[in-house]
Amino acid sequence: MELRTLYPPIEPYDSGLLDVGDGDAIHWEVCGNPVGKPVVMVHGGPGAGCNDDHRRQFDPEAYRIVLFDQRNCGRSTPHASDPAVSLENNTTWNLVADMELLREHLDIDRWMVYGGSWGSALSLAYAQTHPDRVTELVLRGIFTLRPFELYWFYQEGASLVYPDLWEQYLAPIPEDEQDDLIAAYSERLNSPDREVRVAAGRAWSQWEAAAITLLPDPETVEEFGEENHAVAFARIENHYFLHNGFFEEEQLLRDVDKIRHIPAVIIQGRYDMCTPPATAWDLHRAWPEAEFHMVDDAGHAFHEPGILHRLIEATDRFAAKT
Ligand code: STX
Repeated sequence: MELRTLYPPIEPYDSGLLDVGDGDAIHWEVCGNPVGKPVVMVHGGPGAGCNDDHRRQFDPEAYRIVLFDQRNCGRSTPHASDPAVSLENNTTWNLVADMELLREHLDIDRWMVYGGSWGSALSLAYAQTHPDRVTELVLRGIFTLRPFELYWFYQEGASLVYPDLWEQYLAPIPEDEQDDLIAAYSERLNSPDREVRVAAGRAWSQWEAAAITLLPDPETVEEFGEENHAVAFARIENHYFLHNGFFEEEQLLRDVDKIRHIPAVIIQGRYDMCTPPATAWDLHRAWPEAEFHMVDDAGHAFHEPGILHRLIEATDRFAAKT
């Protein structure tokens, strides 16, 4: 079987910064067909920002492709790599509101929502808040930020699969603080000492970048080693995890009834060490109407061959729907 791959590289035909209040502005861009079917791509992390390959998951002749960097990351301002920038207003529910502002700003009535990883959580939160605005959902690497999911990746679980990489994640944290690694990291990621912040930011981000693909992917690891990117990504993720994503217990699964009528595809890698398949399975059980794919030979990342194949297949199929 021939696997589907990314569409060719593409440049935005429009972009800007949107003031969302609280001193924050989010960077957005639109690619593809100006009169095509609107889709919004919701990036991961939180705090990872968009990259150029994200544009390439949609047929540019069929879609009006909207991408945006969530608060304080990517090209949004101000940037979380600056320790003076408070993350107090960076919450899930403010990001949901930002998406509504952006939709209205671009004069879009309804759009398809596509999100992977943290993007799947934010897509679910958005759709459950504004179900009437969502035409379809494509969700990958399902993450709902329940305490056991965070414990698995940042405290104990994936550590047993990647003991070698785990040593590097532990390195910035003294032994007597290792009982609560998310809390210990918070202190260092917010340290006034740049060296401490950067060491912690890199160790956190590169652990994640290295453990998200089934096979080693040095390019992703290198990208997440860049100082400002690493600190912002780690700081924003850590902030969200300290707050359990600003969700009530099991909220995203509990509220599936609000979106069951929306056509949806769920794609999950079997060997996803970052957002373990048990969560995608829980979502599938709660939402049997949604098409479900467990990809047998992939981890977490969108660009892994089996995942990408299913993603493009889904976006192509929905392109034909009005
Ligand atoms: N973080 C999940 C997430 O959204 C817990 C994510 N993990 N890695 C990524 O995103 C990158 C591919 C952006 C590194």
